[in-house]
Amino acid sequence: MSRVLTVAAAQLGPIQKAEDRQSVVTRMIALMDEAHARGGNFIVYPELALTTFFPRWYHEDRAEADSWFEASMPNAATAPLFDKARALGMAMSFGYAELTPEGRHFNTSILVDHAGKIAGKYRKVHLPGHVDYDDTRSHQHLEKRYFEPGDLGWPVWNFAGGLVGMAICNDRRWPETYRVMGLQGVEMVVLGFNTPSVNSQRSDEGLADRLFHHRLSVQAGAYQNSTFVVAVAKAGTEDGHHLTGGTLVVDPNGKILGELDHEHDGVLVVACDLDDTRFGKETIFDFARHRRVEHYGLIIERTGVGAPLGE
Ligand code: CDV
Repeated sequence: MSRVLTVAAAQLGPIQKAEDRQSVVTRMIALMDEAHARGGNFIVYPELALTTFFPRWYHEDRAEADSWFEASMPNAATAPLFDKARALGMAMSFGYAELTPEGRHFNTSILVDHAGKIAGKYRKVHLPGHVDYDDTRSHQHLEKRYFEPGDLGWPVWNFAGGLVGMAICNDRRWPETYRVMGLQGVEMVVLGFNTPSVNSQRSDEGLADRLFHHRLSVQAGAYQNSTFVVAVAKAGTEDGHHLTGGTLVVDPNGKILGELDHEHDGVLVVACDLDDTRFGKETIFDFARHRRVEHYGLIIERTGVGAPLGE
């Protein structure tokens, strides 16, 4: 028996600072129509899908940045997207900046089921960048200024016929992200990203290196946990700042099943048989048989590098 989840990785091209949510939602709906026409039943959009990648912009007054955040979900701007998903019976995941009723700020992604109900929420754990304006960098990356680290961990949900979990952008570079979900039997990890194509602290690390590290991280996470990974870019030049593309779907062997080779709005549709995760999970990565947790203590005891344990 096969359990096919046909995923549509819906890359967004650039969103300029002046572009409003309504126009972005119109673009997202067009991608959903295309995904549906091509047989997709689960559409995945990027990190902070509704706006430009605003953490590149410094607001001296932190409260000014609240205009980039959503105080409720769905809301007036996103209701048409939810309505469309419900009408098409399409499950979806997208990222947005979340402002809670208590005034907390998170970089968030949600899972929305085929009936338009929010079935899962994830808040980005690994926040890159810095808190204060840094004039030594070629551009700012102020996620640590605008968000607090996620407080929900990495749950995995029974969703759309499989075990599905979420991560967001920088999380994909950390093996812990995938392993925590791997230990819940995850079969598909979905994640969105906004990756500047130049390292702000190292100008010789450009697009080719950025795409290499992106693929390396996602392929390793997929293989080592025998799971599909769907990684969706916001791509192209936003107000003079270039973001990599590289939207891709990776299978449980770590192989790339498909990748978009452009930087505008577009959909990559891939039929994923979730039973393809079984072999790896039952053999080389059968965690119950092979993991040796008695030797993994440092992973949770230490955050940063400490003294070597050998003599
Ligand atoms: N949005 C991100 O988390 N971006 C980071 C960049 C700053 C390295 C990433 O890991 O792609």
